[in-house]
Amino acid sequence: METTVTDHNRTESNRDVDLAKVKSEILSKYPTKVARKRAKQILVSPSGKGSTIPEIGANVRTVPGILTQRGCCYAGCKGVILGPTRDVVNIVHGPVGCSFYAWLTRRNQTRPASKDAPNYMTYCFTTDMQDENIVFGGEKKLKQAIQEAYDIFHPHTISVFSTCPVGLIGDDIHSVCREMKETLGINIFGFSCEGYKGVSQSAGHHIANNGIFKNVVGLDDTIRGGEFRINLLGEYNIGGDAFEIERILDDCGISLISTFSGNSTMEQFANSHTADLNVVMCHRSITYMAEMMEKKYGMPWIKINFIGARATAQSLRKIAQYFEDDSLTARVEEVIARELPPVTEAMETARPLCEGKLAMLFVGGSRAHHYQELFNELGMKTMAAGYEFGHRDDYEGRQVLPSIKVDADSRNIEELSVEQDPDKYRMRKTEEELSATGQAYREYDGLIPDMKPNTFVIDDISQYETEKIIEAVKPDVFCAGIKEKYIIQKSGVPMKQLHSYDYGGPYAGFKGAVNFYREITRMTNSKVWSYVKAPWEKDPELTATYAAG
Ligand code: CFM
Repeated sequence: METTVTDHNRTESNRDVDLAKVKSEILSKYPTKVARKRAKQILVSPSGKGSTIPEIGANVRTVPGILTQRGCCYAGCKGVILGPTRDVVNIVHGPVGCSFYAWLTRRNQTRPASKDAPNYMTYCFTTDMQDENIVFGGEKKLKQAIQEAYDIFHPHTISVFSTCPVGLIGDDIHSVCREMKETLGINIFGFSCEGYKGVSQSAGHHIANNGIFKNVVGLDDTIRGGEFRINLLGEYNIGGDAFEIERILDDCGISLISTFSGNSTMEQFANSHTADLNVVMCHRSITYMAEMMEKKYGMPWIKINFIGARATAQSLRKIAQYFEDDSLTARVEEVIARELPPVTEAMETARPLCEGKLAMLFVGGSRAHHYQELFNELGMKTMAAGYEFGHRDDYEGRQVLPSIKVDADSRNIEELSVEQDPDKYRMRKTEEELSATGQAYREYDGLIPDMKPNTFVIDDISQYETEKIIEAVKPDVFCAGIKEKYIIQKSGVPMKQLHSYDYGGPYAGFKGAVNFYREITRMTNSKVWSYVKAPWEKDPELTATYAAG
């Protein structure tokens, strides 16, 4: 049957849907044990601010057979944290596919300081393991690869990433790295980030943080920049976000010593311990670094967020508040006063077209929270949100940290024991001085307190759950990643990728907010979705139920 304008499946969004009922319908299709586990990971939000925060099941293994959004440990280490750093040759020890698919080409934009400054991000380095290396070992091949990369590029730093087979056959990448470091006289170190480690890419973040902290941070003590010197942690320059944030910080007279790791260099990491404050954007991926730097070097950290115009202004004020300097405060206010009017104008144009619409966000470990700022600015309600791999503290807030049970999967990931550096430790402000600034340090309240009543918070959502919730709520826009994109679009719902931005962006900062308003207005007001008829609506659907288990 032909699809016509009147015969469309894009019905009105449904904000009054009974989510508890949707949840029990979803769970009723699972075997008992799976249902019990998923019940802990699917929460219907309590009544907003002030109510007790429920405990969520998070950072636990995905049930085999459930189609998860998650990635692997190697992806978190090589792709996410080290991917955006341009002056290091990142060699993937493993089969060629692991390297190719973590190459990330367009995702990691970068701006070398000059034409001659090193930028290896356009290259894809791999040892291209073959059967022979799996059987007889791949260390020799790795050594050759390091030598070859050195001969061609003469980098000052080379890092090596283990993929699954490396861990299985037991190649010792660290001894190869040590040996080659000695031979070549440059910095060479490895990451044991085999894909199967931990339960998600989150394990890879931790391993990456440990590796950079041990091998790079603290190597260069030169004091650079102006009076107000910070590191930006957990900003990865997706869609050019870091460029916009750098522009704003620069205008405010705040010196960015290092970003972990959007638009970054190893040279900046080496120097990062000289800054006076760490500001943490993505709490999930990089707080390890903030905590280790505070212990060893004495610089405190605050949580900030540059997604959303108001959040950006607030974050700038938080930085100024730390430094307690009138001229900085005045300059920050000047920048905000100059930047906000065009953003507010764009917001006011977009709002009548977006107000009241529903969004759903299922992204890694921080964006499902941060992006709610932009949807709030548009007057849209987030009906469901969740992370692929967030931990309980990302959902419930850091106060739950002492009560999180450490399971076998987390115990597998090395926890560095860090102590004050006898020479380089410098307490930037005492506890009294910090509290005199009038704001909280080392704190993050998590996603759940910001959820509105009658909304879903779901950890590690499955494909099946995604489809059921879309059916029940009919959101006006769904934000997730490339793996989800086309199935969601086939349901007649516009889909925005929030990992890669679908070739759009930047969305951070002030100019980014304007881009996002435009994009969401366009997507949620397009008629095209009402013409979509999913293939499974035309053809008979196969149904099945799980065997008892
Ligand atoms: Fe942090 Fe990220 Fe995210 Fe993340 Fe990621 Fe990412 Fe993400 Mo994709 S570090 S948790 S592992 S903000 S790659 S830049 S978009 S899932 S929400």
